[in-house]
Amino acid sequence: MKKDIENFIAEIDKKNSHEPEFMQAVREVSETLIPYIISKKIYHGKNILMRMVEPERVLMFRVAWVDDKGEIRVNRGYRVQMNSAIGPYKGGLRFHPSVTLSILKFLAFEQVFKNSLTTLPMGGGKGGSDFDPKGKSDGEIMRFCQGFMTELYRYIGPNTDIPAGDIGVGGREIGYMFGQYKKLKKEFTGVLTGKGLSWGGSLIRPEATGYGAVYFAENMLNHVNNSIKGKTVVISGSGNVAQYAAEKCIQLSAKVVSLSDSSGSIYDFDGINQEKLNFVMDLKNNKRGRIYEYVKKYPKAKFFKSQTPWNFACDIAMPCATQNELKLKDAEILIKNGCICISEGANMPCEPDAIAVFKNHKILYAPGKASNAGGVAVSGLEMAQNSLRYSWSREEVDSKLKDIMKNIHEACLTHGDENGYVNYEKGANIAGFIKVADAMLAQGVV
Ligand code: NDP
Ligand code: 2IT
Repeated sequence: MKKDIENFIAEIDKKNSHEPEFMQAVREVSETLIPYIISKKIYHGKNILMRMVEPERVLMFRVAWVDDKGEIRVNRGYRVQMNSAIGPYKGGLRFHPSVTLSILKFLAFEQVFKNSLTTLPMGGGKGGSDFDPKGKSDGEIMRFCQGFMTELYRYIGPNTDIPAGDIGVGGREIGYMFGQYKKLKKEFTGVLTGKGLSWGGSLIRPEATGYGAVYFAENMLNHVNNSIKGKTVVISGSGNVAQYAAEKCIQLSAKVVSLSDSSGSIYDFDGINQEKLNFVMDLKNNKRGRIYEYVKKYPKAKFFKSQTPWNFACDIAMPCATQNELKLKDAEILIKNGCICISEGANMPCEPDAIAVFKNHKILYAPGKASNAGGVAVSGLEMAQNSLRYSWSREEVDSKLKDIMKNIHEACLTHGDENGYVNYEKGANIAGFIKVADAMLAQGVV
């Protein structure tokens, strides 16, 4: 078995060795999936996994735009259309200077499994640019978004590929890209999700990823007769996912003691309540400020420059910033401090060595493709509402989100049980795989 896995990885590595994040994601999935595939005759001789790691299509393009000084700037745009076996490509766009093809391929690959887990008919894709939105004026953001969409619009559509937000892409950027798409195509259609409420967006979409990751944590804790109530929670990041993860923790009577950004982490022993969180939301979403400004407003809190929050004592840790932000030594510290549950809000935030520590200590660990699927799930609900030309209430969308997270949790139990310990990683990979693989088998070699 080990040999089969190593041979497969070696084969993929031949073509992709210069893409470390993509190879990391492929390895993680292969280690749990290959034994499953070997145990199921219907998948033999079909080369399914080999087909799944090769994107159906990769688009890469120039985005030229003019900054406020009148200078011409050039960035690289991408869309990775990974797999459309169960529905049109679906996944976010990331604008961050660290964006490479490797990062977008890992995200698109993970998205295929995640979208399958939601039970909604969505294939997997991801895109973005190495454009850095930090410090840019509104006009510069708009011109970049327009330039990006001027190329991307040819390849997407409500039945082909439906992008959304991710790091650096929120409501403002979706608005500018939607406007440009509409102008170029002369069509008002649900081609993007995460839209504003007055022009086709869904209630709860901004909250969905963070809320969903907390619902997932609550499902895991309930399964072992525990709950989030009264627990101390450490959250990294202070963007979309982190903000709403914090909000739901507060609503469920947990105590959130940290948030962070790339400048460092804040620690508030008294807990971040809704009023303090509202300050962070305004600081981040409107003023586009840095997290250290929190301690100026709330001087009892402390700021730790350039540090991640993993050495703050907690019961629950929620990495909600970026990939590989939680390393082996962080996992060891979390365990030493008594942490019992990790629910990933970000995509692949824990390094493989860190995950191994969580599993060896048999604590609750949920991979992002399961625990952060609430965001894309509500994107799927936004697409459904657009097709119906109708909007559901806040309560309706939230209750569907809760059901979806519960179903994902159950799918992980079905396929991840290891003599009483739930291996959520294995459960998510197998449950996500089955639907896509079966569709690929049915559709022939294409
Ligand atoms: P935002 O851009 O809203 O926020 C990102 C946050 O993470 C910011 O606080 C940012 O700090 C921090 N961050 C980003 N990159 C780094 C880095 N290299 N080092 C340290 N901190 C960093 O993005 P989201 O909240 O939307 O996304 C966060 C994570 O959640 C990502 O992994 C994304 O893929 C994942 N995700 C998002 C979904 C969504 O619906 N938005 C759905 C599912 C997963 P700073 O401002 O200083 O850069
Ligand atoms: O990683 C993700 O699932 C997202 N960034 C959300 C994708 C979406 O299409 O809503």
